[in-house]
Amino acid sequence: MKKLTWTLLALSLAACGPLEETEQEWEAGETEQALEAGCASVDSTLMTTHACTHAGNGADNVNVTASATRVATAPDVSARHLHYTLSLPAGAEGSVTYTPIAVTSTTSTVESIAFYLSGNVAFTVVDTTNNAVVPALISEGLSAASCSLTQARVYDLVVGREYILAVGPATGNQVGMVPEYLYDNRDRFYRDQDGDGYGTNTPVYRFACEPPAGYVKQRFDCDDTNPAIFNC
Ligand SMILES: [Ca+2]
Ligand SMILES: [Ca+2]
Repeated sequence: MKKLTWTLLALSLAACGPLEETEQEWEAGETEQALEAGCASVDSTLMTTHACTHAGNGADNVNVTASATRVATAPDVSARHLHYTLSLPAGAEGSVTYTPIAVTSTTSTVESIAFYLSGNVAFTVVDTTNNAVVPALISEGLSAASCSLTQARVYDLVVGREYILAVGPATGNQVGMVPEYLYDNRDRFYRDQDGDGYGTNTPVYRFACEPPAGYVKQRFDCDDTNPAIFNC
């Protein structure tokens, strides 16, 4: 009987209480796609914090001498969770190459990639299969304390395809860069209709975008029509 009581209590808590979310729940949710429609700004806290961690960790730094020309043989900067210090030709742009892999799922064909930069320098992404310039989906400045990264450029890139990143010129002929898959910065958001700061328990957004108006990161509102009831 005691065991049954504990079981029922555990079920009750699981159904309503603010427990830690498990990886199992995470994996059971909706699958991310490439940058979702309506995402106009990266989550400056979530994503910048992640990228700045790499930028501030000397062990994550890799020095790369960029190519003077936009060629597919330019040094590769595709490894994840690294901060690249790019040395550019004096007073000119330099090029490196980037090839995304499937991370959103084993079958994903497009990944959203954010390139974080240490300065507001010229940044051009060229598709090596047709030499076309890929348009940035998001291009914005960031502000984070004690972080060398001040700019973000986001692109949807084809998995397995090589892209040339032409960077600069830049002051001192150097640029710091952290490439990040948006998937690595995913998060969930919950509808908060009554404005009590708690959302319904169904996640609706899981990407590294600023939460849309009316959505919060905190769930556990069992009555989203009554602001006096929350955390339940
Ligand atoms: Ca609410
Ligand atoms: Ca409520």
